[in-house]
Amino acid sequence: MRKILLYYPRICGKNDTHDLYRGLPLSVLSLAAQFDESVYDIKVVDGRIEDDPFKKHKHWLDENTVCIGISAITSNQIRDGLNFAEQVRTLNKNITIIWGGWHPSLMPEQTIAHKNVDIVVVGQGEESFLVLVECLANKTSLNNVPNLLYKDNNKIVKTQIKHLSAFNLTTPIEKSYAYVNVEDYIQPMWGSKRVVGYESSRGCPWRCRFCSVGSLYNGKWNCLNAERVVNGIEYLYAKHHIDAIHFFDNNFFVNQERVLQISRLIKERDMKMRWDGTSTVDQFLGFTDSYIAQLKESGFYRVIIGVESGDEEVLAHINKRHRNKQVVELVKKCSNAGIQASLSFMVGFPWNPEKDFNETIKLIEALKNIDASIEILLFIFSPYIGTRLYNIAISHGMVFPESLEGWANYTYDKVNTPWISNRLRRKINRYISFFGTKDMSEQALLFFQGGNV
Ligand code: B12
Ligand code: SF4
Repeated sequence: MRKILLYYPRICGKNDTHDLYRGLPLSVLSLAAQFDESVYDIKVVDGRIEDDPFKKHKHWLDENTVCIGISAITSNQIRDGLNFAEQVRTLNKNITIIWGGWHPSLMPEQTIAHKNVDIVVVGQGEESFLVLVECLANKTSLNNVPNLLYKDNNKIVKTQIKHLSAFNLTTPIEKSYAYVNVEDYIQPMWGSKRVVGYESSRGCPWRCRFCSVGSLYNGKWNCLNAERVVNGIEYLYAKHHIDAIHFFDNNFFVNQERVLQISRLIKERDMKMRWDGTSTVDQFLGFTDSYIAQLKESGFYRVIIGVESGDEEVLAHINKRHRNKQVVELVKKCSNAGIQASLSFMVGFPWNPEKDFNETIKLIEALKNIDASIEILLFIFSPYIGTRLYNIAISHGMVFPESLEGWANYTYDKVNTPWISNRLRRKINRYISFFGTKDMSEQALLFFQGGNV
């Protein structure tokens, strides 16, 4: 039988011995689900769960192994992924090592340059990875497989990049839950006891200039239909008794009708659980009270929204389509509807950081005066790769790593943006440590840092 090993690296730093926040490793599970299990023997290895994963699984790698796949977001996952790849290479230099996920997708040229990366898959992986593995197994050309960078006699070949293909045509992820112990990934969070994350759509139609989603998916959005989403949730509800779903979508509420259908089906199937999802200020303001009430009946309890700044000049620079007045309306709307608003902000943008800090704090305080129970997440702005702001940051003197190893040691939460004076940084940090942690529950904070919840 043909073998594939999929590795999901650790998310925490190398000195962090904590147990990790352990959401299901959706990236590799969604790939695994695409294969016919009578032809492929697939092993999903989660570096967050096993102490020495390579030692444990190396015996399984043999001449039938078609490839290993490694998934990574920027930072620690790269380091652990590189470590795993190095051990595989040392064991057997003929095993093809494929990288995918957000970091390789946003920095494909730098990633493929690494000696322990043979192929990079850019963006959505289900379709490309399946075809790629078949080509590797049959030793046929990779030229017609979309979304790849690969090495061919020391030359880098790039195939056609397709930004987003129909998500609904992929095989449901439920099929691959058998590769892991789902129970390891169900956790108490945000007041619920048994929560799991679920991805029901991909991409986003908007193009905020600090966000990687627009660059990777080119402003496209695609979704699973309501029936399929609810089938997926029902499986987890019936088999694993979950009591809440956290939608990991970049922008869950793009299609109002789809969300309404999801909520109707949850109710019809009598699933007693809570759910939350992401939206934007203007999208959510467009929802009528009766629409929100219908969602609420099915367990909708929280909306997560990136407000980002209270400085309207910054909002225009970063291409956010709302203004402060609308944020005030949004908080009133959520408050009246009994929906928890979870609002995230960034301070310290490159244009006039002192001003954006002051205006953002002013807005947060005004919102708190309307409803003290809103959740505020406050971060120092950190330029993400592949975005417009990344290039602007470079023009303001910011220096970034130039290799895959460099990115392995880079953390988005400890960034030294040169346009923020030490005095302002101290002020922001004081505010974040006082206000940020007071308002961001400890669980939420650890969740964002990939820590133990
Ligand atoms: C869950 C999640 C987390 C979890 C777990 C992270 C993880 N590695 O999965 C936690 C909460 C820990 C987390 C933390 C952070 N996260 Co996060 N997170 C997400 C989120 C919401 C969902 C990820 C997911 O499961 N998606 C579903 C799967 C199916 O999609 P996928 O991962 O993209 O996988 C597909 C493709 O990428 C590809 N693929 C993936 N891996 C592989 C491997 C191979 C071999 C192949 C062929 C293909 C392939 O195929 C898959 C199927 O199509 C995403 C946003 C999103 N919707 O994706 C942000 C996201 C990944 N996070 C992001 C960021 C910035 C962070 C933080 C820095 C946030 C912060 N301010 O602290 C921290 C960093 C933590 C750390 N210490 O390193 C960014 C990534 C940017 C980047 N350059 O990497 C994203 C995209 C959010 C955003 N819009 O900017 N995050
Ligand atoms: S920040 Fe949100 S709304 Fe803006 S592009 Fe990214 S996902 Fe879309």
